[in-house]
Amino acid sequence: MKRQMPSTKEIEREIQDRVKSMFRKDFEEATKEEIYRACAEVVNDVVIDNWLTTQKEFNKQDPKCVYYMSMEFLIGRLLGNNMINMRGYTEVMDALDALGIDINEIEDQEPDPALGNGGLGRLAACFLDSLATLRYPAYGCGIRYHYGMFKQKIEDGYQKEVPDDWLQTRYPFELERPEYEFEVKFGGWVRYESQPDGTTKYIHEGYNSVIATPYDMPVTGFDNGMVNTLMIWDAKPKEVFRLASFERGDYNKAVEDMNLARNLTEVLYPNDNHVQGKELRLKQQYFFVSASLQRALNKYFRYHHDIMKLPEKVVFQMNDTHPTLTVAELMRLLMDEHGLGWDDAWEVTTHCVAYTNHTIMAEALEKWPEEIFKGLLPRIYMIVEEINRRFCEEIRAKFPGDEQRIHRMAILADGQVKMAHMAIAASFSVNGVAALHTEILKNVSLHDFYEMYPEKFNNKTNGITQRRFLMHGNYKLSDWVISKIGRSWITDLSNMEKLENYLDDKKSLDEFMEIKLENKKRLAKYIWDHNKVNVDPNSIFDVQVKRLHEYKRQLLNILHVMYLYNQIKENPDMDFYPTTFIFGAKASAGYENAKLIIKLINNVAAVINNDKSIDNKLKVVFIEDYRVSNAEWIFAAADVSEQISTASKEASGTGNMKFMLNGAVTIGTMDGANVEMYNELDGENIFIFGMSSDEVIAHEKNHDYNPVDEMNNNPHIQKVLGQLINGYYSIDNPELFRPIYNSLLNTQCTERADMYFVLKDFASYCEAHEKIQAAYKDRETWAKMALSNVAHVGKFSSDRTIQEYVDDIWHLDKLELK
Ligand code: CRA
Repeated sequence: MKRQMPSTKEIEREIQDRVKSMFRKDFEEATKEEIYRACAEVVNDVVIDNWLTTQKEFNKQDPKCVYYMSMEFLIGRLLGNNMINMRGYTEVMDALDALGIDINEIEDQEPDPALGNGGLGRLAACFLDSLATLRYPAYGCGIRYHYGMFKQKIEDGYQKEVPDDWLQTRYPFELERPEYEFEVKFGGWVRYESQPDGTTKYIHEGYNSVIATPYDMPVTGFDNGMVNTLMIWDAKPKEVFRLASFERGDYNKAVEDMNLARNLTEVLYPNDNHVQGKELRLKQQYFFVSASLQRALNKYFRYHHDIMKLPEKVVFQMNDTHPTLTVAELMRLLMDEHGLGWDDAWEVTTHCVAYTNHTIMAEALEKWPEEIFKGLLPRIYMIVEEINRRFCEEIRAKFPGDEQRIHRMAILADGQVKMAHMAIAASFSVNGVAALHTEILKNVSLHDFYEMYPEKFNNKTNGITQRRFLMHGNYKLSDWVISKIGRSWITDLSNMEKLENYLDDKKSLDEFMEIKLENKKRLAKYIWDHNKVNVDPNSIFDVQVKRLHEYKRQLLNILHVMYLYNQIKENPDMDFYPTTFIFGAKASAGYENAKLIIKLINNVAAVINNDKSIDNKLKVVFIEDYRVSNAEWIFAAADVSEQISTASKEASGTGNMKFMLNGAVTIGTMDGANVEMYNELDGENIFIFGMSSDEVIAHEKNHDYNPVDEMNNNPHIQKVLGQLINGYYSIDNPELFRPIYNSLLNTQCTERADMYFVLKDFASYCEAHEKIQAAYKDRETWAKMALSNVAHVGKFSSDRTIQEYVDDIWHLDKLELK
């Protein structure tokens, strides 16, 4: 039976009781942090009952389930999310209110679990939310990093990385499960033993090992009693307790094991769309893959005997290539632990694994040096060699005589293990994350593989959960939508189209704009508290928040701001609607160009914000430490959403959808999911600019783009670029931004000049901004555009995405819950 949240009165009493029993304090004496912990337990109490019921039904109904394998789950804070999904948010808010406490301050006590970098990790979290809401049985499998994504401090305009110690105090929404511990082995060698029946036994010796311990987190569905499980794995040494009494040799091994365990899950690699190729990363991958597979098989064998039927009950979805070892580890377990021969093991494996590709960026493709791979995973390496041998045979059979093709496609080539190739060879499904991205995979970046296996390729356009990104982040708009069209959109976002009835209703448009203004005031206060910059809530809030990457072109945005500033200075009376340009972005710790762009944004902000002569027409704000928790408020307050990646480079984007859901109007290129947003909007109420992906790809192929021409033909560009190197934004050190200037113009730099076509798209970007200015001046026009975005956002719910994965790839049945 589904258990529900108690009434407001009961919650009020329970919170006080918990404070007393947990901290031996009267409510009045308790700190905010203690009250937060008490609230968490009140909510947990309900969650746990539903979790138990769900898992019992799970065992009884024995449905097929998906294991979502991902190195990242950017879940964000859970208290608010769980209260919303258990339908108790208002009750807890009122209870706290009665006790004289603001719920926001309590939610703010929770660390923001940042076990991911950006889009890919947040997508995994949205998928779990949708799976539970749609009642599909699922496990998330990941890593319990002790330090998640670093916290960003801005000092003198520069990014500084500070460790994110989110486990400093006990996290209330995780449960250690020592009963599901498994051993994971690294290094050593493999000994062969011929068996009397003619088969060979492979024995792994001389290895180091760790014990993998899962911490389970409940994943609540919305208002349906369903609670799935996210298991994140931590490592501990096997021998820790016996260390003291060890012989010398064993003692050394124990020390090694201890260090191995200590390092394994210590920290998330803070790279988005970029790999570093460090051995520790490969260890992390094998660690969580092996542990998750062992647990999955263990569960399967509790109720089943015939391992050949595994694909009827289990599917592993690999979130990018990071968990590709799933392929070889499943083969190993099936053969070495469960006695299958190669052909049977391959039959099972290839019906259990599916792969999602999230990028075409070359620097994000995972390739491991064979030597490192072989040394760390000797038995797995043998299996990869055999997969590769058979795969090359298969290519040869299909394309006889085309040895170049075999070389291009091989899993082992040029001394490297190519993870994407292994993922595609073994998966029964390969999907991209937006229509355009999937087409580029098929026609360009994975074309050889598409020719080999056209039937494997399919598209699953990304989505986001409206429960977190509207109900929780923007409760005012959420309540307003409910008052207009009811609640059905909460679990079926396509119902938002009912808002079309209000597009011509002046009163509704007014109310809608009033809510936006309230949200802008909330953000303005946040900006004042954190940045000490005073921004006018009546100005246009033009926002670009996402990871900092050259292909995302924050540089284009800030160059345009520099241009606007020049215009306003030169023509003080020009017609210009005051605009606040808001940025938020973390750069990877070692990404120098990206870090310098952050510094540039901050220096431009300092000059413009302190120039009294422009009468507050322009403001620039860089929000420190952009993350899931402050993102919710930022989306709610945005008028304009900047989605300006070089066409073809942003596989999908998901921030674009969160802005749209909150009634911001997009300025963007025809890239990623922007293309589908454009289609859903019938090409209206969105500002498109710049080259198409075909044009970009053609220039890249023909090497016929020269940014110097762009500069010479456009005096505005000339002026702005001049200001990068004449000290205008860096009086003390005029050379500071020279590397940015060089990256745009100078062919001496190692890479192509202006790799991401910033100057090429500049003029068209400026024009699009002029159109925004014109549209915003008419309040009603703008309100209609913005509301139309909300009305057409239906497609971009992760509920829709998950249903497509279920229908086309996973084939799951809903769990029945009474
Ligand atoms: N960096 C893409 O760049 C996409 C997400 C989720 C990314 C985004 O455009 O929305 O994945 N790719 O599909 C990625 O991480 C390894 O590749 C991302 O988040």
